[in-house]
Amino acid sequence: MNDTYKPQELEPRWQNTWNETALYRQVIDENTPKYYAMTMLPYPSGDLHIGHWYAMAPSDARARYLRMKGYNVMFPMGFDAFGLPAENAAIKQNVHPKTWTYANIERMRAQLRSMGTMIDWQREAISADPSYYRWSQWFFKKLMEMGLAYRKMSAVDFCPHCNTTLAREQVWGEDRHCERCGTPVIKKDLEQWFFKITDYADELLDFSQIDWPERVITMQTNWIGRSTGADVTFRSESGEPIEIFTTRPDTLWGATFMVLAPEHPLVDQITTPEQAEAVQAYREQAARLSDIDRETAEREKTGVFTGAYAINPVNKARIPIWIADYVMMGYGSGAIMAVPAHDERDFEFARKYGLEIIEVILVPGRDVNEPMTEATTSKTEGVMINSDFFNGTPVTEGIEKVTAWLEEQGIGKAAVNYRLRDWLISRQRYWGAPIPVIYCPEHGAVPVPDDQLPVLLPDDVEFMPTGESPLKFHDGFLHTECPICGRPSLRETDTMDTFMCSSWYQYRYLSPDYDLAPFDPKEGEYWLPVDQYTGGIEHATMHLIYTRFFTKTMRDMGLVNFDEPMKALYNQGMVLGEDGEKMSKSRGNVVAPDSLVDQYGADTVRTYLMFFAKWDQGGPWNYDGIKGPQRLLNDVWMLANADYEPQKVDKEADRALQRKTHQVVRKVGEDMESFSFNTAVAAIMELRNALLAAQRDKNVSVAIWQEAIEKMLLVLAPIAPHITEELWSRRGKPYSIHQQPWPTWDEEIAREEQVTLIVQVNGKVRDRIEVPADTDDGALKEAALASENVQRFLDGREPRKVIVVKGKLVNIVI
Ligand code: ANZ
Repeated sequence: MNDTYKPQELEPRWQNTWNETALYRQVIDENTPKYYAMTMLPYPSGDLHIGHWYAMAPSDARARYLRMKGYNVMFPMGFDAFGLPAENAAIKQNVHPKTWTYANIERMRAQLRSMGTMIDWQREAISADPSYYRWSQWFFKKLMEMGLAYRKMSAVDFCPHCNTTLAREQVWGEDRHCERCGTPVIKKDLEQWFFKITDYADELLDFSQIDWPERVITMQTNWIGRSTGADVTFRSESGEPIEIFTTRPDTLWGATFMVLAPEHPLVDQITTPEQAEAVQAYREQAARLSDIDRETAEREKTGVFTGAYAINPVNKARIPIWIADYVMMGYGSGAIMAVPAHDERDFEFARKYGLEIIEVILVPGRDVNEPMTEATTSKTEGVMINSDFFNGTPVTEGIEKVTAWLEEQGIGKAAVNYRLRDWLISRQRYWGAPIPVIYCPEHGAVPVPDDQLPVLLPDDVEFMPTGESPLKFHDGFLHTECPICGRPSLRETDTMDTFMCSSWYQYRYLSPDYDLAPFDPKEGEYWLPVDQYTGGIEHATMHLIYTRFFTKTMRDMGLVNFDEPMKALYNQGMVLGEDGEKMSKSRGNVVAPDSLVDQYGADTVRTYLMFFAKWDQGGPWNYDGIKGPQRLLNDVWMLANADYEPQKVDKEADRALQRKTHQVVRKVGEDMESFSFNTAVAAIMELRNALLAAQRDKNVSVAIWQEAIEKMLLVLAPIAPHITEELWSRRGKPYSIHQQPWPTWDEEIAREEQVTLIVQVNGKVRDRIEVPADTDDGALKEAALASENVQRFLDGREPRKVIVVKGKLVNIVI
């Protein structure tokens, strides 16, 4: 049988066989250790792009490898199916979000099959299925019961011209104008639902139980942003208390003015009539900016004097009170004491508006008689000055000492603050899970009883681009009765943030049809938690913090008995266009996997994706580069189909091929463990080369040849599952190659043969060193020069000449 390799024929054939024989059905087996491998699920945008392939093919290969290593591996897939693009398609193309979404899912599922993955499709979970979002709603209710879901007024973007709220994506440009009419948007308060993720802030900062990339841990740590310091009470001249949070209580004597956030509730009370107009104008201008803009350090600081003064509680200094948009209402108390000498933003502000600067920390090398050109911000060097009886205290002790003193005086106390905000989950959108709440005039916000879940999303809604949830205009949905008293009541018409749906999908995979709980506890007992999660770095904060939060609440609900959802995490890089830029339609550098599969077959595309770059780095696509993996698979095809007959068996050649085989088995195994797919493919290429040489020289025995071929197929199986299955079966081996144990290798056989290297100095033997037989000249020279005896003769001099006789001798001429 020496026909040509036709992936287009054999790949779908094997996919069908795998399907018919339920090869990838993953069921509990108490006698086998489990391994839960999970790859981030896609959003059903329409087409599986090369980035999806890059995320999934290598993680599939690794799951297959672990299966061969004897684990009972679960490798599921699903769709994060709610969200904005579906609704925008509805508005623009007049197609129902549901139709659009499910058509895309169908298409992408077929594309995923064409990749030849070991996904168990019976475990598929789709977040837009009522059987799924029923449990998203159930979780919402649980969080409500636990006091972890609450409602409060919160700002949304609002277009005063269109008279509607806008989603974040509908606000454009630096002036933040409405996408449709160009009017600058304003902030408007709406009642919205929040999850109290801040209750878990400290626990979320503890990464001790997980093996996650440092980079993700740093990003999460910064996102949560824990700061320690003190809350201190200042008072306005008229006696109103003004709370501030500071990380530097040791600089209190240098506070020369105060700044309130423009939205601070005290602003109206304290502003003097003369300043009222300027203050009002400034507040309106600030309301148009996003928080991100306001916090940007580079933006020039602006502000307005309120006309009022405060008293600094430590030295009774009378200091002006300003408002400025660099102070955020949502952090600390929304008010600060400004210490221009030691805070960069305050320094810039003081310089711009001519406010006083008093230095209270003297850093080494500074002359207090020189004017300051920038704030000195060190927390590790310097001593306190101009601070009464604290003068001379080193900064390293100042914070603690001043805080203790503040507590004694009753002016302040130690405090912790977080950047992390509670999670706003209300969306004024249709295509999401309805928030399961009914508003009764008598009983307020009442959760929908369990037996009425799911609150179904009606199909017959109008998609008007109003910015408000279309559900608000659906009378049948909107009007209902109070579950407690039966009075006419209104349903909540907002839907949930889709990050809510994706926070717990790893649990739904366990039993997507289970209808007694979010997941079947029997399945959970065996499979949980996820052993290995893989996905892009773009989810480092939101999704990966939300799912950790969710698991901690599920633990507190008694649903799981662990603290972290995913024990290990690995981030793959990105495939770029051939021009090295991010792929985009407008650049015309998009690589479409479907046509590649038509041309080369899925196995070649998979192999190339694993070969062209280190997985965590990624890099530019290269149409020429794919020829290497294509040649590899063609060679493997030819070698495995060849009738091999030796002419004259050479013992050395036999040993060499066997050694290579065992080395490659070892290497590919190690590389699979460590996600080093590119070096794994390279190792298989080396084995292919050795086989090509043996075929040409016909100098190895049949047994060694067979072992090399079979082990090559086995180690290639996770990477290129179809061709290896075909060749395995053609050799009359039992179905399936993917159920075979990972091949063994022998340390002894894999060891490079050692030879004794003779080291001479000026022609006299001075040392003997054991080295592997295949050590190259450069390495032999290095080994010789490193010899202690040689070093003694050299005595720090450079050798004049080094002569290497391969595998035998090195002569150093001095
Ligand atoms: C006085 C001071 C002196 C400060 C000094 C710093 C250095 P992190 O580390 O991010 O927690 N701050 C407090 N609340 C704020 C708000 N709502 N908007 C903007 N800035 C606010 O930063 C805490 C510091 O940021 C606080 O410490 C306060 O300025 C400012 F030499 O107080 B500091």
